[in-house]
Amino acid sequence: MNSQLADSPFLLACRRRPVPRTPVWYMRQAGRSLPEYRKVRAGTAMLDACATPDLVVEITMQPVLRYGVDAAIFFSDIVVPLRAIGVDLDIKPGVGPVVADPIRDAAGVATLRPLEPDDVPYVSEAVASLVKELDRVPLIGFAGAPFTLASYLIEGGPSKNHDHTKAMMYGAPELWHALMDRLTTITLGFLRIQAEAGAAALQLFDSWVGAVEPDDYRTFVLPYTSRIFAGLADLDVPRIHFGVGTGELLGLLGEAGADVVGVDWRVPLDEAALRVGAGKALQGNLDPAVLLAPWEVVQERAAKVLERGRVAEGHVFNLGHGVLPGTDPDQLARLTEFVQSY
Ligand code: 1CP
Repeated sequence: MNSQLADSPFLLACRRRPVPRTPVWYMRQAGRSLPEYRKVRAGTAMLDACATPDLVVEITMQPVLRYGVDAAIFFSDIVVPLRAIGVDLDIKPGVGPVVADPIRDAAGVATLRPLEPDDVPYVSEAVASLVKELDRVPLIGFAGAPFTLASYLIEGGPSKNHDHTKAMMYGAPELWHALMDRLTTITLGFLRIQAEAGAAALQLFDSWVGAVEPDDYRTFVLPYTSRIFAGLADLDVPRIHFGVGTGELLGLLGEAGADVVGVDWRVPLDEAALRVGAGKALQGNLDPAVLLAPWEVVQERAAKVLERGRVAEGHVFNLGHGVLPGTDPDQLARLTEFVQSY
């Protein structure tokens, strides 16, 4: 890693070192809110776009060029490694991932083999091109966490209550553990491939794990997220752990071993710092819906997040979840400037 990259505000904040200013990036900063994204994506299916390095590079660069954010996030999706090992799934516009044959028995679990670099050559290629093109801006690689991936595989698509997922977790714990074990190996493989190709940080998205209560997290999820973070420790890249609705799980998310814990908008960052405990940086946590309000409101709320974030040992400004598709890009441009000059 070149020294200018190591001194970037984003990597310094992740490492809980002094920063010249608070760094900022946004989950889903590329995507449907950007007209330039809608233009290049027109006529190309989401999973085809993810497998086309030139397109991945262009889309990943779009928010960096438009907003001047302090980190880029690799354009891909959490289901890309599953598709790459042969799971029959698609990303349906306006819906999300849809799995043809939901996994609900041992035979289904047995189809999930480890991910090898040769399964995703387009990922290594796009990451390597991006690292060159980004120059002084760190690239964040990412993967879906086992619980969130399990939910898509078991339910067969997006789910509100994760009924089938919990039915397996509570009713067939051996099957659950076998599934989580295989997904852990796949996730770890996907993250290592991105880091080895040059990603400067890694984020584990456990978007839907907030559906689980703390004792169940400890029994059914923590062994796997811990194994993932431990399995990345030798890489010397900051590890970020994020989920939605995880207010009661923040201590456990920290315990799993990440360097940075992502916080959704429901818990103020000063309170989150207490729950997560010492030795962690925080990332977050402006409610993405605030961006739909007039700029004065955005500014006031963003200042509040920045003030509360001072309590954390390191703070990376972000939204509490992804950019909403209806967000005006000019609001994000003003917000980026506001945070960077605060
Ligand atoms: O055609 C399109 O534009 C489809 C919309 C879309 C996009 C832009 C999907 C389908 N995925 C993505 C890209 C994506 N997905 C990124 C790239 C970074 C960026 O855009 O800046 C990332 C990091 C993800 C990760 C992802 N996919 C998560 C975790 C993050 C989160 O938002 O919680 C999840 C849960 C998914 C599944 C998924 N893929 C797509 C959708 C619409 C969904 C969510 C569906 C649901 O509500 O369950």
